[in-house]
This record gives sequence, C-alpha cells and structure tokens, in this order.
Amino acid sequence: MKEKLHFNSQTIHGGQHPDKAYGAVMPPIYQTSTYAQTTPGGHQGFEYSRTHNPTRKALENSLASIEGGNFGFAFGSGLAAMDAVLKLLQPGDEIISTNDLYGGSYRLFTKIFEGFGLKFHFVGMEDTANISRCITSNTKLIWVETPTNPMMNIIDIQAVAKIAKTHKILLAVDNTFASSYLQQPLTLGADIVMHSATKYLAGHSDVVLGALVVNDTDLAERIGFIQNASGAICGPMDSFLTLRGIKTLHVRMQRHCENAREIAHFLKNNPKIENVFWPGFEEHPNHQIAKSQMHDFGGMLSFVTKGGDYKAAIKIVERLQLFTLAESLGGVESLAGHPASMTHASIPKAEREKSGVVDALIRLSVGIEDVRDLIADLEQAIG
Ligand code: P1T
Repeated sequence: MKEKLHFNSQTIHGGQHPDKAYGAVMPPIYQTSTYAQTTPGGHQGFEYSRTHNPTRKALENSLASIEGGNFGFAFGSGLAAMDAVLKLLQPGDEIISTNDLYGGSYRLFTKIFEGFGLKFHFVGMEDTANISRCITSNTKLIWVETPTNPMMNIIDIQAVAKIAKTHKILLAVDNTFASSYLQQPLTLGADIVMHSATKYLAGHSDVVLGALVVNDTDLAERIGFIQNASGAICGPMDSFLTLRGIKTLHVRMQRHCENAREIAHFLKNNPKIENVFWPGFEEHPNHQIAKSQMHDFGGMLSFVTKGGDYKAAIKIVERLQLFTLAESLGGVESLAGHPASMTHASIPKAEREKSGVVDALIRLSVGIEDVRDLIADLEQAIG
C-alpha cells in the first residue's frame, strides 16, 4: 500500500511485515546474541544483538511509524533512552529543562550528568519567556516533558520549537504521559521524541523499556552509535511485548481518556478535594494548548486534598482497593501514587514544592476498568 496509513492502522501495521523465514505474522522473539557469518562480514544485516536484533528492529520500525518519524531506537528503560540523548552533549554544554518532571529524570540530570560537566536550568515552560531568558551560547538542548509529571502542566511544543530553531538548539520531548496516540512532537517541530515505553506504549505493566524517535539522518547516526557503543539496549522478549502492546495503543488510550474525564469531574465535585489537575478542564491554565496539540487529555490526573491535608491524602491511598498504590503508570489497571514520597522523592522538598508537588498530592493513572467501579473505589477511599 502506497498511501500513509491512519494512526489506528499504523499501530498494527506500521513498519511491520510477516517474518521472512516462515511468514510469522508477529515477529518471532529472536532470542540470540549472535548470527552466523559465511565469511567475515558475510551476514544478513545482523552481526551481534547489542548492535541489531530482528525483534528489536521490528519494534523500532513500529516506534518510528507511530511517531511519524524516520528512525526509531529502543533502550532498556526510559532513563536509558534519556541517557543516550544526554551523551550527544559535551562538558560545558547547557540544557534547559521543564522544572516539573519525573523525579528520576531530575536525578539523572543532576546526580549523573552534572558530574560530567553539563549544566541544567529548570524552568516553568508554560511561559516560554522563561526559556529565552536562560539561553546562552552554550545551550545545546531543551528538554520538554508535556503533560508534566505529576502536575499535568502543558507546554506549547510548537512555541518552544520556534525558539529552539532560532537558536539552533536541539529540542527533545518526553512524550510518555501523552503517548503517540495523543501527541506527535516531531510533527510539532521537535528533533527528538522520547518515551518511557514502560507506560502507555507497552501498556500492561509487564515490561521496562525506553524509546527515541528522530527524523534527521545525522542525529539518527549519532544516536545509533551511542546505542551500540554504550549498549543500553532492551532484549528481544521485552521488544516483543512492547510491540504487542503498541498494537492496541489506540483502543486502550480511548478508554483511558474517557475514564479519566469522568474521574476528573467526579473529583472536582467532591467537597473533600481541593484541587484537581487535569488539562481537560476549561479553566486549566493551559487548556487551549492541550486542545490544540493533543487529540484528547489523557489518562493521568492528580489532585490535592482539602486544606492540603497530608494525613487525609495518605489515608486515601491506603484505603483504595481497585486502584493499586504503586509507582509507574499507563497500564490497563488503575494505579495511585503519592509523588512526594514515591516517584518524586529524589527531588528536594523545597524544589518540588515550587512546582506544586506538595505532600497532599495524589497522582492517578486511570486504567481501562469499568469507570463505575473506579469511582466507587475513590468514593469509599475519600470517605
Ligand atoms: O522508568 P523508565 O522506563 O526508565 O522511564 C523513566 C521516565 C521518564 N519519563 C517520564 C515522564 C516518566 O514518567 C518516567 C518513569 N515514571 C515513573 C516510573 C512514574 O511512576 O512516574
């Protein structure tokens, strides 16, 4: 077929072909480290599985397809994918990053890469003037996470891309919370899109995996070199599971979005809840941008208990029964988290509270169960 497929077909067919050996419709799990050569260099494109593996390759083709990009790369985790991006840089280079972001990303930036001479500026990117203010001749990368984890702020990718292009700075977007179904940063002007595929892409809480997708051939060569030279790749089994997850991404995301919408409204109307952070509310400060750059508002939301009551927040997460109290997100089952003590504990308290990550904040990853059961669970837990 010549025409470009629609997204809901790309998730299933994008970059995929029946396997050459026996016509297997799903790519086999090529559980091998190496490949026979007939003469030195005489092989079928695969020499050693750190460099290439057919199952990983099938996943990487799928990733490129669903992000509307040319080149996909799969890694052992989301953080391994980010690590590869940062290795494009040199000591002395500066990075401007979202100030509200996954705690592990902050830890990678400050505890690992600052030690290698990179300098990070964390700014609120809802106002792009905060980005422009930090740009120097050493700025080489802008790191955007949108929607942000866990405050659900939305950053205008096109506006940031314009700034990045003017100053010839690379723009990378962490697309984990939205998933490729809701938002495609490369089409909005980003140079690199990154995923913790552990979340919505794989979708079943059974794999840890990271992804990068780019359009530019030079950038792809440099990332491919780092992927092979540093070696933070994922294995064939995890590649297979992620590829299988992607095939239902669109149907899962529809239900995640529907359920989250109902729960956001339920929480908003609950007198024991002070504030609900969900970009679908018209009064959300970045609602218009969310509406223009995302197809829907996603399956994530967070909320604060009345009066910022920390003890009430802890009671709620302890009482939940259908929502599991756990790290991570984006799986078919609903999860609840307490960012201050879990996913964002590695950000100093004063720093995380600047972006609203207070002790009374609860984060929900709304799954695809029957929403009536989810609301009943929240009702009994909030009391
Ligand atoms: O866990 P890993 O696959 O290495 O991905 C890291 C990561 C990167 N970016 C975002 C936006 C993320 O949310 C994560 C991982 N986040 C969690 C585990 C969490 O519960 O928020």
